[in-house]
Amino acid sequence: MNLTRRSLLASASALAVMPKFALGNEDTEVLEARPGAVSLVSDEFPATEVWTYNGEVPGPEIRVAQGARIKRRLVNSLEQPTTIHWHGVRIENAMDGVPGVTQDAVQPGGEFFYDFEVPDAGTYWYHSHFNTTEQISRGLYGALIVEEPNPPEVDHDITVVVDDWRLGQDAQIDPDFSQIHDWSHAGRLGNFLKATLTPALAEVKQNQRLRLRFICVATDRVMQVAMTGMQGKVVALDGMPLAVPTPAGVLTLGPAQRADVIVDVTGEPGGEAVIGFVGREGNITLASLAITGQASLASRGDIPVLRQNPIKQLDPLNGAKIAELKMEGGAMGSLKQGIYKGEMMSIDKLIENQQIWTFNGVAGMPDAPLAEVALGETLRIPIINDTAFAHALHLHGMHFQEVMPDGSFGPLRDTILLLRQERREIAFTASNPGDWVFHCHMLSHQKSGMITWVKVTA
Ligand SMILES: [Cu+2]
Repeated sequence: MNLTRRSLLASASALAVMPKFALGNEDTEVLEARPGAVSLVSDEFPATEVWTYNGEVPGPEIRVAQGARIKRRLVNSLEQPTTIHWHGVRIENAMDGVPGVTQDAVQPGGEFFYDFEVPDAGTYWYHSHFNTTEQISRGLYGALIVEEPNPPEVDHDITVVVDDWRLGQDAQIDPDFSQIHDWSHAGRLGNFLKATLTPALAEVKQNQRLRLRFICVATDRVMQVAMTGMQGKVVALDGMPLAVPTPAGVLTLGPAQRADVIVDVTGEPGGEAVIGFVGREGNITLASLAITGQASLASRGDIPVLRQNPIKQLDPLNGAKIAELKMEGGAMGSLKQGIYKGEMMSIDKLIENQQIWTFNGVAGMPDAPLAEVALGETLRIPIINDTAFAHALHLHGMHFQEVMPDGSFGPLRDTILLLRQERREIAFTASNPGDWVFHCHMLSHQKSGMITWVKVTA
């Protein structure tokens, strides 16, 4: 029999929906971390060897209703340990996926059963939390979409995963994940930017309404994303709806940050709607959608406001606990010494241990938490970025709000981008018991020192 390309594709997709490995819990879907190859650049280049969930990069999109339970059996078919972190989800601590803190790393050939509820609607993602600079750079991430009970009316609801790959001329991943120059500067930046749209979308019509869920999965790069031929508003950040949507101009997405935008296609039929990366050396097209006609004569009117998630926002900060976080180190920094694994070391000795950055003078995970708070207690964290680089700080388990200089509070977020030498303050009311890591999501920085934790006692 002559297999046409079409029938081959059909059988490949039939395989993709086939269940589940016989692992004792046959009802549980599997996420298998395993090596694979995908066409990343174009058909003219060889396939790129990657690490995948179930053979895909991004991994299979998980899309569930608000309040649903997600159950996945992680099977580790890599040659090194791994775990999965469910980024931005208000999750039970034991399911948070941090090796050495909330679970043991899953060894090669091993497995772990994740089972948790998703209380909040929004755009989240899942990714490896072990050896993350390498594992996320090689492709171990996927989108996690939690749908509202009454979602806003749109013609297309599209997840846009934006990544930054470092590839050689043969389209293979640069295997050097331990360059001290990367770590001490802005991190391991790539040379090939790619946006993956799910479902794949190639054509739109004028006056159609799109919901675009942007997820920046780059290990270290801050993405500036612009849209042309489309106009609308940012309706949510890091999964959480904005009380007042803001115009969708150029979006700044630090590593791990998300933005939901609702836009109407305003470009003329025959033209295109473009999602682009705004860079110093010019703009790069990440996705281009042909505008093939007109859906209606007029645009659809006001952009809706999404319903807030059931999270208590900050009250006045009277009586809050305060724990300052000072970031130091890196190239052009003044760091002379720091504590690593309980020992005071000179900067040279720190570098020998591949540590370059400190939080409050400590490189790497400290024995004592940055702060210990009781459930219901409010914690303020003034953050001082005394370094020459930007950092994207991510708190696990709970969203926080920025405390603005005028005392007002910013929107709920799980990752905050601080530019060089910036001082900002965040605060949150502890609502989720457990040990929660708080780290730079520029993963080269995390690996070389920038991680601490917060303890919430029940
Ligand atoms: Cu950083």
